[in-house]
Amino acid sequence: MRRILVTGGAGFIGSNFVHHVLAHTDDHVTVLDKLTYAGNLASLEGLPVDRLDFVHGDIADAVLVDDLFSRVDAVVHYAAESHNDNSLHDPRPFVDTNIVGTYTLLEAARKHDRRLHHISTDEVYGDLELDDPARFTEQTPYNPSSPYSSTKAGSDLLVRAWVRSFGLRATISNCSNNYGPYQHIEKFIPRQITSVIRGIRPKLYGAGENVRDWIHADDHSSAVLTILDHGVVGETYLIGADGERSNKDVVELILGLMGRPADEYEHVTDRAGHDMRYAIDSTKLRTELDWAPSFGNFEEGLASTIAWYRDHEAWWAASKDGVEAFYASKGQ
Ligand code: NAD
Ligand code: TDX
Repeated sequence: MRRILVTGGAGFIGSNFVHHVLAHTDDHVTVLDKLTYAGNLASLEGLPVDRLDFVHGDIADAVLVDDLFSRVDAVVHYAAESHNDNSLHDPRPFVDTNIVGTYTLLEAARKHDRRLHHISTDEVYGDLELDDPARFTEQTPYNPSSPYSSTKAGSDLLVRAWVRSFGLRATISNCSNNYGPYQHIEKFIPRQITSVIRGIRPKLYGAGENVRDWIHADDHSSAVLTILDHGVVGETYLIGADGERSNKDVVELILGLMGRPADEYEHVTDRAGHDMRYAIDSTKLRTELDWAPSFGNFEEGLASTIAWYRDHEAWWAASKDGVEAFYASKGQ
């Protein structure tokens, strides 16, 4: 039985990965999570207790991390401060967790010679114009825009340096925008779904023309497991599911699926430095590691995500007023 340490496993994508691993392998999982505002133990409820341990702690705690690394075979590193809007408000936790935290994990992986997979984002590549036929590839130069994406870029570069300088057995993946169950309602899709449930109009930043390349979190998880099992050490893999949509299209789709008029939304103050378009070319992962997404249809994936938020109001209800008050204070 392989023992995997999953950092950030009480967050959105990390918890989806824990569910995925426990359903599809015999592996044992230890979750290390600080339970910031974004972590939620309820996201791990119902999983087999004999194959899952939870450790409450900080990835920047070198003593704790050293002990945990001595007891596992592999590490999948999701823990991060993940929200662009928060990084514009207070960048400091992004530096502490995304950079110093990742450094702390790399030093422990080096000491204990552990296989490590680092989770990153397509935002490290900056953005594309709407009319540019290009998509990001593993060769695209780094050009991050926000405090969030610059700290993720910094963490990627640390991983690359530890591979080259110390022979660390690490891989990196850069994924596009995820949607699905357990996503914090500060993020675009669950914010709008929970607003419609509460009778609040969805809020589009600026004109709403910005394009994101959507992938279901379960497809992200299957890709990460594929890379952990078959990826070549030192390599970077881009993960995406050809899901480009403008924000305006997504809001109109949500309203339609929830039985509301398609124009029942508001335009609000745009995000500072707002990236225009992200688009992933995942050819390398598909051809070299034979991975393919299962959620081929975005409308169906969105409909099941809407159903999940309707059915799990207890999971998100307590945070809704605070999230909306934070946005309202910024005119968003
Ligand atoms: P999230 O904010 O939902 O979850 C982050 C988790 O990390 C939370 O459980 C939080 O408590 C934990 N955490 C934060 N700081 C910590 C620390 N110092 N020590 C231990 N735990 C800590 O984020 P997410 O959307 O699930 O993103 C997970 C990872 O995937 C991040 O690395 C992010 O950059 C990356 N990513 C996200 C997306 C996306 O669309 N959300 C896309 C590509 C990549
Ligand atoms: O209310 C909103 N209205 C709106 O128009 C919110 C919250 C967002 N938006 C826009 C901003 C973006 O163009 O929707 C788009 C998506 O916004 P977010 O959900 O904040 O995601 P994004 O900034 O694209 O970053 C996400 O994908 C890459 C994740 O939060 C990152 O962690 C990941 O790295």
